[in-house]
Amino acid sequence: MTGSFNHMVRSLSLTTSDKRATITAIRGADFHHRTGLEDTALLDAYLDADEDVSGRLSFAELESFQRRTMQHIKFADNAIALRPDQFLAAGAGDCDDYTFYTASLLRFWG
Ligand SMILES: [Ca+2]
Repeated sequence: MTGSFNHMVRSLSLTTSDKRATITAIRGADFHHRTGLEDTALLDAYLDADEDVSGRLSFAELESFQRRTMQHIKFADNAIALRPDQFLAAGAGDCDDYTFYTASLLRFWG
């Protein structure tokens, strides 16, 4: 017998053996409800931050997320604060954009 089991989220009428799908359904729905954002690339970036797929974000995972962000997104001054999805799509931004992107990550993970 394998160690797989089903995850059930009654409020979303979801039953799956895929833990990431369960996390996506729960966190994605809550994040969309709170922010209005429903961008697939953004949700994937935030889901990938949970490197051990524990369903929680550790400080080490947050640090790793920040390191990857600094490696993949270029610094560029701009006059406005970009929404996290805009920042990710642009691949560039300044301090307030990094801040909103990270604050949004923390909102995603509760
Ligand atoms: Ca984790």
